[in-house]
Amino acid sequence: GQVATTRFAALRHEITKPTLSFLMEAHDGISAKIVEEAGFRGIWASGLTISASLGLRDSNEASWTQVLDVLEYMADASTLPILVDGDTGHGNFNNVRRFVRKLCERGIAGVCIEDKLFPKTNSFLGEAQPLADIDEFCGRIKAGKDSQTDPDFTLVARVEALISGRGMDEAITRAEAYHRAGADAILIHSKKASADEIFRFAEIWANRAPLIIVPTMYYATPTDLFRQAGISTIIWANHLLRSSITAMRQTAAAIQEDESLMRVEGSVATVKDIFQLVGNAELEEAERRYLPAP
Ligand code: SPV
Ligand code: MG
Repeated sequence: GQVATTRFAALRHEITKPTLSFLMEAHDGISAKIVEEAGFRGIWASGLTISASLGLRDSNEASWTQVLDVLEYMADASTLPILVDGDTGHGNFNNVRRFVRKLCERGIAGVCIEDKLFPKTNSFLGEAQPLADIDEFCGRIKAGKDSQTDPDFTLVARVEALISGRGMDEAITRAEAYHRAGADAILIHSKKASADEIFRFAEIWANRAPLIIVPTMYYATPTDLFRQAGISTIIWANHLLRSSITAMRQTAAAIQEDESLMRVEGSVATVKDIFQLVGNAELEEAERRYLPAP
């Protein structure tokens, strides 16, 4: 296969190659390391989980520069390409331009922007969320593409028409407009328990541009069916945060109840494991090189 020379090229390769790719959610430096350790080829920097890990709601309560700070830790912690959930782009075309420039500076390989309005609401909350005007959103896409400082930066346009109950025709019309405006890929989102509308969309779309999906709600659909439907990339959107919440709750409850560490010690990661994950061996080696001998 082709060897990607930058993280920008690596993400572009994952999204454009003919076989199915996977992006795994991370929300901070250590989760980014764990995604890489598990063997994934790319990271989804989820808006939901970055917000939640900061104790905030997925409603643009974290500012875009606060998100950028988290991304910087994630990019430093891992060599993988990162596709960041850019929500609505944090405003109009002008906010998208500045966000994309800053992402490129920090080596963030791509951004996904959704056709809603700032401040956004998570797709799984409420019904009939207002959508952006199509031409206005195309302006955001064009401005983003015109501002990338690396030729391989990826801009994904996310279609929320199915989520907001506007139907298949509206979803296709929007995806086509965003594709024409220069989006590198389309993310079609659905909150149904069945993937039927995703398969229908994929059939009509017929690979005009790479298609990305987020099967959080239709999780029971076998992955091979997505492969057969010609999906480009699957995003596992929030499962590291969700698993850590479960684990942290169990540990906190046990310690609180027992007033002892005995029950949890055998099941939590060791302190040595933490040292390994954050690379203490490298620091020891550097100390031998740079510190005067004792
Ligand atoms: C996210 O992970 O923040 C997403 C996916 O945007 S969803 O929560 O399904 O909207
Ligand atoms: Mg999001």
